[in-house]
Amino acid sequence: GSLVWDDVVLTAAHCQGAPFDSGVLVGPYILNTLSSDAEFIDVQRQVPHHSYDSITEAYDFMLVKLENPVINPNLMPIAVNSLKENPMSNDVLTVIGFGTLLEGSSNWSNQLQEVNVNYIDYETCDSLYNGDIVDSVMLCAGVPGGGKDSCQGYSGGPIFDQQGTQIGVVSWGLGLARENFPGVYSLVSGARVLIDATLSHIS
Ligand code: 4AZ
Repeated sequence: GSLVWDDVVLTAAHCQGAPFDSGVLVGPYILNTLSSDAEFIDVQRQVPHHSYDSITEAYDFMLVKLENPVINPNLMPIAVNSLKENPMSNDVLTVIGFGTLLEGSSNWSNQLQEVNVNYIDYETCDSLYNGDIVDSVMLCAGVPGGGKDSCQGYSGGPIFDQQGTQIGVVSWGLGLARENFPGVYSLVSGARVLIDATLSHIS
């Protein structure tokens, strides 16, 4: 997930449950490691988007309310896209996360990974995925020929533009880094009103 308020994390609804039961480690660069610049905070509650559909994965968003706000001033919330406009085709987006580095691998990287991928317009992506891309709530990103992608374990994490504004949440994809099967992300602008309303209610 990504910190979007001093006591709220934005993640994916499909991550709901056990991963958040014990709490959230904010700011680590090494998986499960409480370094001096990271904080461990208990979770108060998980609020999945009320329109989340586990069949289509539409509205794959969840807000996680922390028991306490982050204290370390270096742990600043990410800006979340507040515009209706989406990226332009081929715009460079950056996705980060912890997880595997190859499809089918069970080796998890303990080091935070980062990769640049290109925004793919809705029509192109929807035809690659045979109509499974839900317009206005999903976005796709990948590179020609495949080889760069968010991987298993990255779910719920942020994809952001070159200004550092979060555009999407890691959601799903067919395989990992396959040619013509880009990563699919929940499109933050498609849920911005509810995210704002929920934020003002719980934060
Ligand atoms: C996953 O299983 C996962 N490339 C994350 C990202 C993508 C697919 C699966 C998209 O966490």
